[in-house]
Amino acid sequence: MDQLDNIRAEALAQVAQAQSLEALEAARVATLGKKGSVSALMASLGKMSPDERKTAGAQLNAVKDQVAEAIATAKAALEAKALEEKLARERVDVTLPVRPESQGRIHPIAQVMDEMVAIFAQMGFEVAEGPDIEDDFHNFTALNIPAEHPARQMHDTFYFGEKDDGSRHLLRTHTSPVQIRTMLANKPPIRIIAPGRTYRCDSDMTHTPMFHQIEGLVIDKTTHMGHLKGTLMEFVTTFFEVDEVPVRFRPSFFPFTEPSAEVDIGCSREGGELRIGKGASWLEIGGSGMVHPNVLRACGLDPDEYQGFAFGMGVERMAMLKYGIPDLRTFFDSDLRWLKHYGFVPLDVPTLSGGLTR
Ligand code: 2U9
Repeated sequence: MDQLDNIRAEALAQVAQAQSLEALEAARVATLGKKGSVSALMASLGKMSPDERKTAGAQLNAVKDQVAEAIATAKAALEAKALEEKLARERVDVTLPVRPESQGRIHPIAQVMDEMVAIFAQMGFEVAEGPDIEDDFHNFTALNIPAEHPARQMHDTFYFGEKDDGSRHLLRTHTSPVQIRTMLANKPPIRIIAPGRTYRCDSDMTHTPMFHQIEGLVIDKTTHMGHLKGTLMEFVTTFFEVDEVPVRFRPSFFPFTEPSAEVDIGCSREGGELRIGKGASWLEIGGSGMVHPNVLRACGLDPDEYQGFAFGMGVERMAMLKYGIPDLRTFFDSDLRWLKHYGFVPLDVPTLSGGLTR
């Protein structure tokens, strides 16, 4: 059947000539489409005798399959070619400089906490953590804070609702309960720092209801106040990055330490500018003392066998002193302009070897 051979040759030629997916689709329509050459021949089968139709039908179906296969093969080849071209066209040039993007900042509280932790870690302290929601025992009783102490009053501490047994949870007023929990769970020697959030019902120029503390605790058999002072001296010189920072203990009182001392560091205030280091003035940076025997006993330790020191510092205050931030309340205003000014570049993590401040 010459006509069939011609149609086949023509259809295959049409498919072979198609240089694009669009051209191939046109070739498909022209051959196998409803009004295509192969389909037209199919329609002529109706006019044939049954015998003729049988042979011609089989041949025609074979042509149809052949053309369909040629189209499928051509389609796959064209698609592969199109993909190759697309990949070549859209190749990423990794050597191009990145587009400038607005960068976030590390909040000074987080930065200063990291700096302080890095220094104490270098000295061999471990970081200890505990819950923000505490109970009366860990926050007050175990710390030798008597029932009538003002810190326990409703207006100084954030209390939760009363439970069936009359007790109430509270938001910890200091990180000291972390040290209580550590002492109850571990045998000395203990050498920990407890950084974290603390809460007090206080809000004015110099107080915010939530603030941050870092407290330290060392318990061993021969620990004494000289170790406390040495630890603090090492800390302040490293933290303020000043060669010599005088440290002075001023007698004080805390229920959980005996003796207790306020910690002052030397500074000068010439020309209205505060400079940490040797100078005529003193600046308070925290409190400290030897852990009270009652506190040791509450944690199951024999004060005749163990003794230790503790200290506490406010993180906001340390950040204000080191980075010249004048107003405490701005720490919690969430003002992005402030954060851009006082914040730190991400990934510029403070380390003792790489530098605490850059
Ligand atoms: C235990 C025993 C003793 C931690 C201490 C202070 C003194 C202190 C203040 C500094 C500034 C709190 O943020 S602040 O207002 N802290 O004066 N803290 S001694 O003493 C402890 C803690 C835990 C078991």
